[in-house]
Amino acid sequence: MTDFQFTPNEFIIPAGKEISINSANNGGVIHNFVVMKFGTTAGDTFENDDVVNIYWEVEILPGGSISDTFTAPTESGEYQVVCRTPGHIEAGMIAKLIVVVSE
Ligand SMILES: [Cu+2]
Repeated sequence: MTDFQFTPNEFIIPAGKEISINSANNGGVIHNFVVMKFGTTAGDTFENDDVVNIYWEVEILPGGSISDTFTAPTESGEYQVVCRTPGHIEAGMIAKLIVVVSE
């Protein structure tokens, strides 16, 4: 993550599997990796009523990095990823998580 984008901005993961995420914030402000629930988006700006639609999230301080895991959703399809820090969606911090059913 940088100010203000995700690189890459598209991720393909297998449904229902444990996913390892390694991410660094190379920007100068706090960023978040927020996966929205299937069928929901945060819209033009992240509001309090978007919080219930969060599937998984992690926050990274400027200059920091994380290694974490989460369980991929079981439903295949496209999920929105955003940074929920105020103003960051507007600045372009949106990405795509694509969940695929593996054989
Ligand atoms: Cu951000």
